[in-house]
Amino acid sequence: MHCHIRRRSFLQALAALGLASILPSLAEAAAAPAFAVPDLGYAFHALEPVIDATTMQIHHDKHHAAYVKGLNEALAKNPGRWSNWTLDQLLKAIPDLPVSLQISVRNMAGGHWNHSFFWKVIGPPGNAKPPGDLKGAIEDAFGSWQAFQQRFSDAAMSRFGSGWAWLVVDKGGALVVRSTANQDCPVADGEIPLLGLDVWEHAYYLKYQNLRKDYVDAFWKVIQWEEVASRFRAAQD
Ligand code: MN3
Repeated sequence: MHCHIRRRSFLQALAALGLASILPSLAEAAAAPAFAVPDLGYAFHALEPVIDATTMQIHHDKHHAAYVKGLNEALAKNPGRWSNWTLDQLLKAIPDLPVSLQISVRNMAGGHWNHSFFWKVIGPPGNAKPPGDLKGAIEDAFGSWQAFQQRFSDAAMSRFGSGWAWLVVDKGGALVVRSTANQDCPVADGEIPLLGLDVWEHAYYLKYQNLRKDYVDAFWKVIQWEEVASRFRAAQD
């Protein structure tokens, strides 16, 4: 009863101040599910010596968390029919969103999607072999396994500044290697990512400093090929 009275007097006070109109947007923002940083699924040190524990911890707990926080704040400030959309829905509809939201979704939803994906396609070293069906499809698409590795490394190395290298299934169903700038996510272009490599300096600078090439070469040791292959199979349906 006490709470009820206090709530009523709070509402009356808002009305007296002419602020009653903010109530629906407050309710809408409160109803929207906030995005959350997923667990890594392994220890920070699990990718040693390829990716060091400190880099993993800062990358996951600080960088990824900042994208999630930025996305939640942008959505809370701009409630609308997109308030309950999934990450994929948001990314695929960037041009349809209000201008005030477009850059935040592109950067923050992109950053959240890309990192959530990255934690799954990397893992403890030692899973170096791609399953036969994926390996065959990659060899068909790129000529040979070595040609694919070269193409992917080139995409990672030639991305000037911050961004990502990708192996995707494009809109025509073809396996394609490409890169994106910043946190641009291939999902926004209607593509299905199978493998991605974060080439922002925050992903490697503590251990590799300016030697991006050494990081890109070492990356092959931590790829979880079963995860990549399961995404490849799902993309065939
Ligand atoms: Mn990153």
